[in-house]
Amino acid sequence: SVEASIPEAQRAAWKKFQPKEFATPEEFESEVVRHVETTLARSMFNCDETAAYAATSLALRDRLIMEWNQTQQRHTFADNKRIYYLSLEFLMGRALDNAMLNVGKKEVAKEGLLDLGFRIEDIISQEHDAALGNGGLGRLAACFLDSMASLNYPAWGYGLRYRYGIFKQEIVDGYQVEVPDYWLDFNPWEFPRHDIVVDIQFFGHVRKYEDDDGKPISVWEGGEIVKAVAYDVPIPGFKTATTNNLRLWSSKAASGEFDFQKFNSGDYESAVAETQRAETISAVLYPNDNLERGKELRLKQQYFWVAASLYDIVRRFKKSKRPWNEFPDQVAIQLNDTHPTLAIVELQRILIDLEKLEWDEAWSIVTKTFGYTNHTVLPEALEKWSVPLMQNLLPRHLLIIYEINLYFLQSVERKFPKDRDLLGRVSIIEESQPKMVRMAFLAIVGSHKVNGVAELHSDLIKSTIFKDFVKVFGPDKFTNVTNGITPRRWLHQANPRLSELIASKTGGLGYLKDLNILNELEKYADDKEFKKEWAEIKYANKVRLAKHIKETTGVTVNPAALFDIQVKRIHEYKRQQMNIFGVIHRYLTIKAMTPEEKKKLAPRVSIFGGKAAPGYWMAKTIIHLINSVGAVVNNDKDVGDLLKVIFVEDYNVSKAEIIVPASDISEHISTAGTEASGTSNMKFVLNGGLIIGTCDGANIEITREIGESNIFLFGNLAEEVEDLRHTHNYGEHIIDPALLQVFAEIRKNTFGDAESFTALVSAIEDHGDYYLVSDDFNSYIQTQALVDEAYKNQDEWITKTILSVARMGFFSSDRCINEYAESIWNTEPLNPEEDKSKKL
Ligand code: F58
Repeated sequence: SVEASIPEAQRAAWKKFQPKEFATPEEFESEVVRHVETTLARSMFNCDETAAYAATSLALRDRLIMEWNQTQQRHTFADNKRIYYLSLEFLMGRALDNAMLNVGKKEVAKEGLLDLGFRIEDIISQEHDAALGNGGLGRLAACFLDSMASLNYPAWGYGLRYRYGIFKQEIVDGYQVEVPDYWLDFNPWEFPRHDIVVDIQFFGHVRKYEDDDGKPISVWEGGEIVKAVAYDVPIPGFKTATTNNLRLWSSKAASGEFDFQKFNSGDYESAVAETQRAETISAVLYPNDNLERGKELRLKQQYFWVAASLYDIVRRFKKSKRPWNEFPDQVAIQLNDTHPTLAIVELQRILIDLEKLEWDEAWSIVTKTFGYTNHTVLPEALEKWSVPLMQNLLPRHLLIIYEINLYFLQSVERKFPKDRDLLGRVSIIEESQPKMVRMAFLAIVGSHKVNGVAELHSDLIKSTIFKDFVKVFGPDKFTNVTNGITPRRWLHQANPRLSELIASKTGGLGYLKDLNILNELEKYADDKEFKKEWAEIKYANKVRLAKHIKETTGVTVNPAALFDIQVKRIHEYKRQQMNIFGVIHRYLTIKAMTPEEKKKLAPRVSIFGGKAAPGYWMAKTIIHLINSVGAVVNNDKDVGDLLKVIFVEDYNVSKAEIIVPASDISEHISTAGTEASGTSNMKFVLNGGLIIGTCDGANIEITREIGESNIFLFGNLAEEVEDLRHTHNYGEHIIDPALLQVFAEIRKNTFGDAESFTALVSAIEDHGDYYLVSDDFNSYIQTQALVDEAYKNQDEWITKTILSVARMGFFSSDRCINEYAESIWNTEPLNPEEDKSKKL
């Protein structure tokens, strides 16, 4: 046991000083006051909300650290297989509220803070989001960390500690402006580990020679060294003693602070240049969503992070003194997309160059260790690195990649001797000018399992981009793990009143650990009292959002109106343009209505939010159009409350926690076959909102779970897309008259200078309408009309939302993690003894 690790003589002393339990608000207060006065060196008379946030976090953190240390000790002693989740993005959001809820101390903290003169909501909102991610992929990693800790899996996340997370979005005159997000001024949730530093090599050359036995040896020499410093972030599980670790690497110059010689000779600038260059590696998160641009610094980031993480993982394994062939029994590494694919090459390098294993033995260890998750079929998002670039930065790795490819192609040739074309199609090296390394192919070849993130998506990768690999490896290598979300943050934390109501009917908070318990709500779907409370909570959440909208945009919206929300990264394939065209269509319809007709229409608020990649001009144009339409519609007296158009600035995790619980309907309307899964669709339904969507990603499985009558599906199917695109380009491209009317209105300068929006319109009219807006528009507006009708019958609407919530159990990220553990990682949870004493 853990206790046995402490020498007998000291055991009593260690036991005496266990972490403060915060059994009473007073105990909590005393710790807050102590931190204000000592750690922050401020007097209680001078304690504002910022300081109160800092002290509250520090007090809670003290408790967390003890559990974290104990968890790590427990895992070391048990020496079970560990899961390592490698992700270039972790979109964590705020930590304080989550930590309080997970350790079950929110009530105590609330009372304690009130005694000290603060409202807990004000304190929570002081925290800066940890925004180390772009969108779905990064947030999925964060939900997975929460689930792995809550389910007691010994798991570590590995990522980069960007100094600048995703930029802050400001809207100026209707345009997106990017502002740097410097978030590290004060971050109580990270622990610098100045003793855990790894040297990372770049550039240089490979020297080859034969050793005394005539065995060929390769040595990677020269080049430069950058230091990776570890920063640890505790990840508390919900109502368990497990607190896992997220380790983020920060880059630092290897040669001390700066060059004193240069400094003394007056060359100040170049004295610090090297330091700055080294620190650039972890300086900034690339802000592209579903686009890869092949920049050298990005490749540097990837190798830096992968090499540091593997060094750490291998060091931990070596402590156990096991033989190398047991590595895959002790270590499972999951690659979150292809960004960490170099880890495959790096482990092979460590095993053959440094540990002197034979190639085949090493390769067998490597492939058993890795699993690869694909998140997209969009060709522009598939990573490729130019061979010359890689040759320069990572010469030894490129040679190993060539060797991996050689052995792989030889095996393909043996299996399919007459298929020369196949060899070219599956080669890890693309024979282009310059040659490119196809990272997804490398990830497939170097892993034992490849998974997509929703059923349709997992089928699509097998029949399109990875088709040939199914032929080569057989279908069993490819699997599906449908995404999920953590109900702790996305229900309990974001929607506390709904969570409380559910708990009161299902026998407590146990449903947050077994989301299928939500099923018990089915019996309340027609319960008058219950429905009344349910509706009141939705209304209160809408009031909360309306308040936020008023404060940030100045626009008054009616909380009784239908809130129609689309919040996600702005991308043509996600089709925010179709939504705003639909809004214009609605506006024109309202303008043409008689007063009687107007009376029958359900008032609507169309809410948009999301960032455009700074270099994605079309996405920025969509934002501009939304804001321009809002400026006209929101000030049109003929329209009044019937339609408002809102763009919520700087959509992020903490804003999502306010927005998601306030939706009546949300939009998940990507061109069929383009959205791998989507996860906000799950969040909205779990919070009692209905959705309008295409047959794409996880929408399909959501429909299967909640029932066809509880979702508004529309549009063409994935299998129809190819033909439609072909028709646009080579046949007759007919555009729906309603859409043409919208375009005509834009051309009349109704929403400002039409020139600004030419590209949006002409993408559809003149450039083949790749995302099929014209094909789906009619079905979209008709389905929106069905939404209007359905919303008028509030009684039925509420029943639909209750039934939907009751059937959402499947979409817990706990279910995902258990599936990964069973079918990919081959691991089991490690239950801490302490769990038994912690009752739900
Ligand atoms: C998203 N991908 C998918 N990529 O688009 C979404 O359907 C899915 O639900 C989610 O992953 C989780 O599986 C995504 O967010 C990125 O943002 C990458 C960032 C780095 C460059 C390439 C895209």
